[in-house]
Amino acid sequence: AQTFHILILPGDHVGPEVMAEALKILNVVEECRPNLKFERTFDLVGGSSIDKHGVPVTEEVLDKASKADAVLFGSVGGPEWADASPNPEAGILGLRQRLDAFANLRPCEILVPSLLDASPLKPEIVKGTKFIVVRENCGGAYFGEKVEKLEVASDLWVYKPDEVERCARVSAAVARILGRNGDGKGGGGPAIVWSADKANVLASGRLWRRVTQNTFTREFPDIELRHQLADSMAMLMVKNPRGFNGVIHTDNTFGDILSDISGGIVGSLGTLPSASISGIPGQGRCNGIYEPVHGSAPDIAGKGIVNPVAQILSLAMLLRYSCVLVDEAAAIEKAVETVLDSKEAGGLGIRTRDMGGEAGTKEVGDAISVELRRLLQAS
Ligand code: NAD
Ligand code: IPM
Ligand code: K
Ligand code: MN
Repeated sequence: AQTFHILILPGDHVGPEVMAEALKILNVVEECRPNLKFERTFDLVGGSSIDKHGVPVTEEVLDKASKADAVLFGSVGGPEWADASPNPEAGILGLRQRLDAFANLRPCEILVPSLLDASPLKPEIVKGTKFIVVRENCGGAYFGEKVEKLEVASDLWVYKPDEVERCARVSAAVARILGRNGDGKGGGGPAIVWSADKANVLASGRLWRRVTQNTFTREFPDIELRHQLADSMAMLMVKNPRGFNGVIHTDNTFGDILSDISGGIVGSLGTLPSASISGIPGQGRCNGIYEPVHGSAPDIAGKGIVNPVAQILSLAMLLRYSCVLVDEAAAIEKAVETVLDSKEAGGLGIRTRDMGGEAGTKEVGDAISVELRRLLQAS
């Protein structure tokens, strides 16, 4: 049997609620694939770690994370820790840094035609949208030197060429896998890479553009690279999201913002997963942190209504990138699509309220489990 060590960090508020559903899915994979073993270790992160240990992530947890094959992460933060220093959010940042998980993959697509309804955009505008944001994850304004005094505060937005270069290599690899026709098998040749920066204002943006261009010219001359200023990109993503089909290659801050626009495009953050990885996709196993794009959503926590799909799809990304279990990952994605699309619940599928449905968190997780079991047993 093949054994994978997974560190599970549910975090705060809705974090544990959606994690419970993802763990159901992992159980189904293990039941149906007796040759695969997932050794699970659970620990605290974020506000719950502050309450117990005084810090958002302990040295011990960071150590466990770096020794694991992958980290399945929920979400951290909440109003009760508004004055904590360091705050819960520093927990996820510390993990990304410790694992050197430098590339954050955040895919966005309308999973099934019936989900067109969930988007606030007109169906003809949003139909066929499929892009993946590759966000640089260990540099920029997030990790530069900080000054924080009463009379002045600053965040140094710093990039070195090798940080941009390694992120560009991930963007190129993702473009080859995604393919221009978005089939995930490189169909139609490599997808277009859209690099978003503020080269008109920021010195770090000019470095970003120059190094990205040089890396593609030198190493990936067959991939079409286009540069776009990040502010107008935000506007165009809403006006014509399909126009950016392909890969959006961007820095830490812009990637954070542009990937939440994805939530606006599909109608909710509740279905959007992410992978923060420390290697090149398609080139073997690498450690990574897998979590929803969304946060701890304190406004809906504890009500049983949070959408578990983003967490479940994050598990699929974990299997794909850190375990290279591509078939099992694809089966989870298929099961999610089938459940969201199913017509049993008056044509809306089994989905939570954020996607226009009426189902609760557990109901969605259970339905996906049943469908996944059926798929895995049939293959
Ligand atoms: P949020 O992403 O938690 O929520 C934004 C909105 O989307 C809310 O209205 C919420 O109810 C809704 N939403 C989010 N996830 C949903 C889901 N799965 N199903 C249905 N609706 C969902 O952003 P916020 O409210 O700005 O932040 C709350 C806390 O989360 C803050 O402390 C923030 O720092 C933290 N946060 C953490 C992470 C992380 O752990 N990586 C990411 C983003 C935000
Ligand atoms: C995200 C979050 C985090 C970020 C916060 C919680 C540190 O918004 O994962 O998108 O800004 O990266
Ligand atoms: K999260
Ligand atoms: Mn964010």
